[in-house]
Formats: sequence, C-alpha cells, structure tokens
Amino acid sequence: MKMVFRWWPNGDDTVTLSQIRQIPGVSGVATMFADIPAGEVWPKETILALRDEVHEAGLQMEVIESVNIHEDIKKGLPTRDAYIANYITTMKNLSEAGVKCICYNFMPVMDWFRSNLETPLSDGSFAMGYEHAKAAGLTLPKMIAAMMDGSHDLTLPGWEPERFPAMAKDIEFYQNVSAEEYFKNISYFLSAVMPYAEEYDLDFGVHPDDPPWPLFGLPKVIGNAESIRTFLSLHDSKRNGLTLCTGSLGANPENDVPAMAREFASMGRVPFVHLRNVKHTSERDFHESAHLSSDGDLDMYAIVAALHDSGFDGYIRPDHGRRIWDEVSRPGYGLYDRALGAAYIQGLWEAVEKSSK
Ligand code: CS2
Ligand code: MN
Repeated sequence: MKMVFRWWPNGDDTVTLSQIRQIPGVSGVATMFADIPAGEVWPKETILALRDEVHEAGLQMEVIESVNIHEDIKKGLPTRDAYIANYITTMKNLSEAGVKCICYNFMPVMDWFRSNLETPLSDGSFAMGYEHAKAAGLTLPKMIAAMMDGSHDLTLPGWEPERFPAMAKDIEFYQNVSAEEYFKNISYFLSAVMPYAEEYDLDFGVHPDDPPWPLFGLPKVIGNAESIRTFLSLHDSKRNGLTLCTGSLGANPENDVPAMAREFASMGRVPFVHLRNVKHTSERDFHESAHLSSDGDLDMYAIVAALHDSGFDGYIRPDHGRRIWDEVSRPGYGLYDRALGAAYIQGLWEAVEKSSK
C-alpha cells in the first residue's frame, strides 16, 4: 500500500508540497492540471516539469487524478475520436514521466455534488453535506453559485469554470440518454484506450458517481456492486479498474462497502482507494465526517482489513476532510483533517497487517 495525498500545482492549492512531505507515511501526490481543458493533450514538458518539482520535494508523482474526459466522449458524438486520440497522447506523456495510475470519472456534465459545502458539526468543525430535497430543488445557476461561493477561489475538481457555459445544454442533452446507451459510450472509450493502458503500463481507476444515484435527470451508472461489475466486464483486463471511493459508495446505505472492497480488490481491479467516512441523517441525506469509524457510518477497520486480506497493493489517499482549526482551504481538501485521516488509515493498516501474521 502506498499512501498519497491530493494536491494541485501552480499555486492552485493552500497546501504545499513540503507540508505534505511531513505527513508520516505519505510518499507521493495525486495531482492534475486543472487548467488544461478536458480533451486537450497534456504536454510532455509540462508534465516533466511538474514531476521534477514533486521529486525535488521528496515525493512521488505516480498517481494522476484526474485526466478528465471530454463531454463529447461521454455523449458519444462523432467528434469523440479526436478527443480520444488526445487522451491517448496524454497517457503516453504521463507514462514517460513515471505515472502508474490514472483516476478519472464518467459522470456526465459535473463531477461530485454537495448541497452544503460547510455543514457545522457538533464539535465546532465543518464538513460538506448533501440534502436530497435541497439538491433536487436547485436551479443550475443556483447550483453553480453554491459551489463557487464556497470555493475560496480555488478550482473545485469537476467544477472547472470551463464547464459552465455548456452546462445547461449538456444537462438537457442527457435527459433522454438511458443507462444502456451511456454504458455503450463508456465501452467505446474503454475499447479505444485500454490497449494503450497495457502498452504504457497504466492502471485506470474509474471513480464512482458521487452521490451514487441519478440527479438532475443525468444518467448515473456506476454506484453499486452490480453496476461496477457491469463496468468492469466492459473490458475484462486488470488495467480497467475501480477507484474505490468509500465515501461516494457509502453515501448509499444499501452499499456494503467492505464487501465491495473485498470483491473488487481480490479480482485485482482496485488500483486506487479514496478512504473517507460519511454520516447519514436520513437515507438520502448525509454529511461527511472525520475518518474514524466512530464518527461516521462506515466501518473503516473492516474496509482496510478487506483490502489488506485481498492482497491490495495499490495507492490509498485520505479523501475529503472536515474544516478544522480555522483552516481556510479548498472545501474537503485542507491539510489538517486529511493528515489526521492519513495517520489513522496507516494505523489501521499496521494493526491489520501485524495481527494477520
Ligand atoms: C473527488 C472527485 O473531490 C472529490 O470528490 O473524489 O472529484 C474525483 O477526483 C473525481 O471524480 C475523479 O475523477
Ligand atoms: Mn473520491
């Protein structure tokens, strides 16, 4: 297991590489160029310069999160082939810079969504939350405004401003796209890209839908064990894997996350894990919590044990943290609570490992 920490380059982060270097056990970053629009090639020199910067800080750059997929690929438009060709060039450039794992998602139009970026918790901290009735009643401008107001002028992953002008039309486009059709578009992408994942020695981990149910009439198709099995069977290779995001999957109380960890990791199909916890206030309402099992609804010990016992040897990162100690940061991505999460997860891992001997 290798512990990594999400970080944005070029001043688009409140957390520094030297701070990350000082978190015990963290060996590298999961990073991306948020300013390169989806569909464009990531130039090799730009990637190499970033890798050198990361290496100089004493860290690795083996995980990229995310190389975003152009909307035309998700929509299955004829223009998709040119964007897929660019994606493959980016894969080659990343591989030549030593990258081993690419996390991406196939969520239409937008990535994750929360109705509240700052839900106050009883201990005085703040966490991101989701109220289904509130979310479902939002108009698009209100939704964008809510996300941007809480962003502290940092790019939110999946909410890069380049997406905004087309969002309304894109949402309309998907109203008549069924899950079956959407899976066909995913399959087309995988057939084109996976041979190159082999060639360039890259493991792919698709991120599940967050929240894992349909919203705003958009097809959401990767959110439970059955749909993940379908996804993995579209291209049956170890390169075609899952980013096991426990908080995203755990948002649906019907998902048995330790069982999913066991099933997919023992198939060798989990290159990357996002570990975080969520606390439900009703079946569809939740807020994020500290990483500890006792603070949320997920049994983090059982998840770590399932990964360990299944021979998991990929990358793990703490996912969204709470806002604690008055930190100002990108929502979910401050230093303090994620660092506590990283230490806690490694404590679980060490305990599971030693007690299994
Ligand atoms: C992340 C996602 O912040 C988050 O919720 O887990 O944005 C994730 O980076 C993407 O979905 C992966 O493509
Ligand atoms: Mn995640």
